Amino acid sequence: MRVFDFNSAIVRMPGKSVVNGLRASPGPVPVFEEIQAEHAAYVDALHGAGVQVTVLDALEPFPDSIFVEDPALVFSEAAILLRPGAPSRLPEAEALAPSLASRFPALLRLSEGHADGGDILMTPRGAFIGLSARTDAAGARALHSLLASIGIQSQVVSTPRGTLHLKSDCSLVDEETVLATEALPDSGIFDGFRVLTVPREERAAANAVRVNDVVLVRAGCPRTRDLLVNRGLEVVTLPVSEIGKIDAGLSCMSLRWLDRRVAA
Ligand code: CIR
Repeated sequence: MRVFDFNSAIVRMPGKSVVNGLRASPGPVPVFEEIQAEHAAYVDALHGAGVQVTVLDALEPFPDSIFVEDPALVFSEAAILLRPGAPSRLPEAEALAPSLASRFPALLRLSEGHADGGDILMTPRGAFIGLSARTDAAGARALHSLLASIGIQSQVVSTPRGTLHLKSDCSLVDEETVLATEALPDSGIFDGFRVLTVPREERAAANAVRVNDVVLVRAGCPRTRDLLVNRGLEVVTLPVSEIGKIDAGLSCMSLRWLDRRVAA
């Protein structure tokens, strides 16, 4: 099984409050109906890639709760409730607990520090845990131990300055290839991987998602699309300009895993 072989995903509907999601700098407020449309297209694309999608109800008190990737990590063996680093997002983890408890063989909890799922990149060589403004050293250490307890090796790395999450700047697109911004290759963390560097003007496209045989990529980034197609990958482009206004991308809108109880 490849680390991007999935048959199941969880997403959460955006609430109207999503337009007030956290953002690093001020700018135009996203349009709620357009976020809904981006979210709907994303769910369709997951279905199209062969994934069964559970859609959770919106949580109005938590504007960023549509970004389910950050409060949890999911694997065939277990789900891990994290402790998101932004105080307004911390309760999102417990809000996910009932949905995860009923779907996973075990539900583990990070008990110290802070870690956001957006900082965890899974690869065939284990997980990278990116230290960032959201994931601190205590959280990374505790997560390293939890991952080890379910047989997953991990390595703590730095996230480039000014980047929200590690995966804002990189994605695994096949078993030996990473798509990354130019901020990352020189760091050495991807030594041994082939690195496709996104052009500077398409920086946001580094947050792609490999799902089974398809790579979901931000629309409007033709040079990144070409890089992937030339590597022989099947690409589906999706609009994310509205959620991009609140610093989000494609990976953050779902939790994806291989549920061995329904695997063929
Ligand atoms: C936040 O700042 O937490 C949200 N507005 C965006 C989260 C994006 N998450 C992700 O890329 N994993």
